[in-house]
Amino acid sequence: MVVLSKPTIEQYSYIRNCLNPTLYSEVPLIDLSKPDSDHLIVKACEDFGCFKVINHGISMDSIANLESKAVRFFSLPLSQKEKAGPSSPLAYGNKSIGPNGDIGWVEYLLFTANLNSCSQTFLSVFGENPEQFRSVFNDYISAVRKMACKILELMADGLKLQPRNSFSRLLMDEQSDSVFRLNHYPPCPELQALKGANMIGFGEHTDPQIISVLRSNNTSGLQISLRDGNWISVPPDQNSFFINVGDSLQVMTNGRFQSVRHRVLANSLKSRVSMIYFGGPPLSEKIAPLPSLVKGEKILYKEFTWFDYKKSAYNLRLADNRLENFREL
Ligand code: GA4
Repeated sequence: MVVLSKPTIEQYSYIRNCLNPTLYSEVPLIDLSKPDSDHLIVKACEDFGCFKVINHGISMDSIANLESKAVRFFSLPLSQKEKAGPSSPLAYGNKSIGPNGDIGWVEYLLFTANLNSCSQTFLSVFGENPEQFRSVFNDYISAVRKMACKILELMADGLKLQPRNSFSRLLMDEQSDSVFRLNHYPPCPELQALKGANMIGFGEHTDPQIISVLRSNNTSGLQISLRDGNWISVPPDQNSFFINVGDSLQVMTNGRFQSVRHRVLANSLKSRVSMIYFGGPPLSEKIAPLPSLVKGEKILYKEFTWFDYKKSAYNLRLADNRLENFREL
């Protein structure tokens, strides 16, 4: 574990050679109410490792309620935010990401996405009305998990995978190790002086879990890496959710789907708030390529438990390829 002194602005990473943001190719947009969405999801996961969804069934109220609680929390004095504590089931973090020295222009709250475990912690953080926060939180998490499961079932249909809950059952399991994250990227006015430079809010990485569901306010910043290695900006979109393939889904599909490398750049003028649900399996779950998706091809990954993966991941840096340790040689 690396112990850091408070970072100065010079220590953050800058990026100078971003593609012109007008040159982005579109991330696939999938209408979940359409009958061909199962095939489109599979195609998007093969080509991009991510896509956006509309007609997702999550009420704008549920999104706005949680987002306004997040904005309120992040506007509290630092000393109060720090009371949220440094570790599970709820952690407040500021600039430091993970245990190995990664830093970004971001503050965040990390929760276990377990609907029952958080009441005590909510009490300490959201002082005046913890019950109200808890109900807004539970509403949002249940709705997002339901949508994630629907997407995973459509994915199974598109892959002709039986049973169709082969992926979604892992999120529905009572022991599912899912995580929820609220990120706040404060504006960074110093950037204006550094002409053309962008500062890293959250460094490049792939998500470890099965699927991630991201919602952000109307501020740009998210970028994804295309298969050719070029980075493109994903414009903010108030009507859709952004869905990522995680490392575990890459393994279960034997590399047919690939987890998408993404990062967030800080904005010089506007705050960005994002809310991300990371749908993960139970810690004891064995993750391996599903036999019906291997079909005579070379098996690319060794079997491991989600616990093994996490143990290894927490010894690595954010940008590292966490699946390298589990590749079949
Ligand atoms: C990346 C995706 C999620 O935000 C997260 C992150 C986690 C953390 O912030 O504690 C990790 C990172 C993420 C992957 C490697 C390890 C763990 C920081 C880090 C350096 C909550 C997750 O599940 O994995």
